[in-house]
Amino acid sequence: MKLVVIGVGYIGLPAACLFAKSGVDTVGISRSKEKVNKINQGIAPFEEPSLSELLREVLDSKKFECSSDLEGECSDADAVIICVPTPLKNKGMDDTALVEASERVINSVRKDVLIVIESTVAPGTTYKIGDMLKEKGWEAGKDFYLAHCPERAIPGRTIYEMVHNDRVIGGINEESTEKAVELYSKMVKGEIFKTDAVTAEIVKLSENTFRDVNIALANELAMICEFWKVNVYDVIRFANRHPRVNIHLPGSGVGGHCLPIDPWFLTEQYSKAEIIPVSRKINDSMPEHMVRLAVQLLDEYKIKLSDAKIAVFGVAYKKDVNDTRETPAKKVVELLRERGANVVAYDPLVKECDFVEVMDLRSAVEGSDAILIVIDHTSFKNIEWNEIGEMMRTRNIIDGRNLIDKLPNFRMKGIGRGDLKIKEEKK
Ligand code: SAJ
Repeated sequence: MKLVVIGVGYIGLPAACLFAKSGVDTVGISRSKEKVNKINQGIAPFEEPSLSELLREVLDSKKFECSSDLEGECSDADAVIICVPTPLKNKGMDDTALVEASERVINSVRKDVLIVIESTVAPGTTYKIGDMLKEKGWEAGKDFYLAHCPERAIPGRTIYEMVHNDRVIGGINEESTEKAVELYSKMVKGEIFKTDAVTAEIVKLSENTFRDVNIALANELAMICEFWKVNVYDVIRFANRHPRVNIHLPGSGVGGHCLPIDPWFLTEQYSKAEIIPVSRKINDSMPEHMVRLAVQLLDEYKIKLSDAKIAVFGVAYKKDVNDTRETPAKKVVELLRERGANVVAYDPLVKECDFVEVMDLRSAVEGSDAILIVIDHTSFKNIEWNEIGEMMRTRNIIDGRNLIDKLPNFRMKGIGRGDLKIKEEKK
């Protein structure tokens, strides 16, 4: 069988390679000729553990290639998976790329084709694409099959999770679900659950919304613990020893391409939602809280942000990845700049980004007045803080991720760290 995967980004490329590895003749499609050439030379356009090796393996075995000829490749495809971006627009889904890709696919495929949407979509989208196919005069379950099979893999473990996680597949009718399950069974080792398209869409969005709402609770607990001058990380650690409690971790903000977006897709058409938008608001306000803590700490020592050099540690959207999509660091940098601070950044995983200059460790901290730990990369644990302190103008740290405990020669504040008593630590 021939499979065509439209979109070779963070999800499309690993998925295409994994199908190819499981023996399916697979073609990945990208508009960008430069990207196509790179991929065909075995160069993955982004970093993901073991992706490069997998890509080279499937190119060598001739089971996979990349092309920009969407229409040509779709014309004799048995199955097409659509993995194009579905960004956020006005607290809802921007379906421009999805609709355009779907139109081009629909106009080029032959009868009997299976189309699967893997992109994360707002409820009802798969049926909408189904209607576009029906306008062609084609009958679902007879002339075409259409299903939603959301991805669930976490960046950094994509290859493993794509194969081993359980999957949920929902077709626009039972025949479509069956066809899609048949395809994914070739690659997925986890259990596959069959349902309808809207259920599958809501399942995917609920997963990330659960995480977002849970983190919002953790962030609110952080505020309560700052008020009571205790450590929220202790509170959560102890509470989670209860067999039915699993509170996530607070921090400087929620980023990435999923958690800040999917809750809005889920509530796009349901205007009565309450807890979901409030959670989004709480999580979106965490960069502001980070800056508020910095202002409070520096104020205590009569340092104005407008005179200060601030080093932001971590510009990726979360620990141990080099991806900066929707990173809370961007908001933190913007807010600090609004107050006149000179802001630089240190992130050993991100070479450059478009909102702040990323420097080596020494250049970033040299002459600085405060370090703001926005992201807690594991390598930060090896930092010799006392050596860093020697290079700083004034030794202030605002820890947004509970990376370090009390440091004797530093003045510190931290999200949810009401136990850090600034005044008493003053040197
Ligand atoms: N974060 C916290 N506190 C926590 C956990 C995370 O503040 O306790 C923050 C992170 O720092 C980051 C953001 O949340 O800024 C998102 O990180 P994440 O690790 O929760 O999720 P993603 O966006 O990397 O991947 C999620 C995953 N979803 C779930 O775990 C339910 C992944 O499995 C999905 O495939 C992915 O979204 C997606 O593509 O939807």
